[in-house]
Amino acid sequence: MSKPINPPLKLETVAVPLFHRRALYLIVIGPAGSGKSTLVKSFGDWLERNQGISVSYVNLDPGAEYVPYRPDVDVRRFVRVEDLMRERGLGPNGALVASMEELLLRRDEVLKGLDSLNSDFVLVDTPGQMELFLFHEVGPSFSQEFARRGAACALLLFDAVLASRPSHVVMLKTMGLAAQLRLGLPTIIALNKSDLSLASRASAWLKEPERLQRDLLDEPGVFSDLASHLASLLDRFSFARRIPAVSAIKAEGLEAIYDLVHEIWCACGDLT
Ligand SMILES: Nc1nc2c(ncn2[C@@H]2O[C@H](COP(=O)(O)OP(=O)(O)OP(=O)(O)O)[C@@H](O)[C@H]2O)c(=O)[nH]1
Ligand SMILES: [Mg+2]
Repeated sequence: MSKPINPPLKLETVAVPLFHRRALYLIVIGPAGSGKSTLVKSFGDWLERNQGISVSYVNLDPGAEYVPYRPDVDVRRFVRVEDLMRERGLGPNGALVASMEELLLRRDEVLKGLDSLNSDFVLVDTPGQMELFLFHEVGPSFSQEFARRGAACALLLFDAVLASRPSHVVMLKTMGLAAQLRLGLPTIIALNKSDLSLASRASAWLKEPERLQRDLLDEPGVFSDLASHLASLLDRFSFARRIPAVSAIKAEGLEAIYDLVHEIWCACGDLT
């Protein structure tokens, strides 16, 4: 299936066709336990309280036992991982894959719920297993459906624990670009759990690209030169030129996410 891919860098070319659209869909993806569901809740509260923006919540995680927000659209009404395990005698991984198949089959039923939403911002929570959402057809398929209904972009959320070395930061940027290409959506990146002390070095690398470059070249290993060049290249071709450090649990740094989303879609004028 051919998917429309937004060209990188030229922000105006993605913003202009969306002038008439109303809701903005932010699809939060990220590795298991990175804080996606917590962020969806705290960012939604922040948008409503600080920006006066009405927010709806979509849960696309059929394996979630609990989500901290009240979903307006919830895939668990249609498919649940635990039911598939029981009914089909599958293990957790097999049931997860089967749940993606089921989700794709029932996509239109799930999306019907979106048509009755009347909010400015729709926050979409996704399955813990990022690779399933991203590399199964379900991710691009739902993403393009969101983009058909409004302005859509993805937020790739990483746990600070994944950025303990400079080259890890480059790896995260690479993942952001991979998500952007795969989903066909502008993709921003945020580093979560900045309240943890282990996040302080990563936060500094994110704030100061020169420091990241310096530490990359000092990092032992044959790939540091590659990582250094890759970092410069990614900064040119990715929407995620700034990566804010946030704390979903403390609701800190959320304005930086809002600013990035706003920068991507500011031309549509629908966000405030
Ligand atoms: N310290 C800290 N912990 C956080 C933060 N955000 C989330 N957590 C914790 O991280 C754990 C996972 O959070 P979730 O929001 O469930 O993460 P998730 O990405 O939705 O998890 P899955 O859907 O299972 O992949 C929970 O124990 C949260 O309390 C944060 O900003 N700081
Ligand atoms: Mg979750």
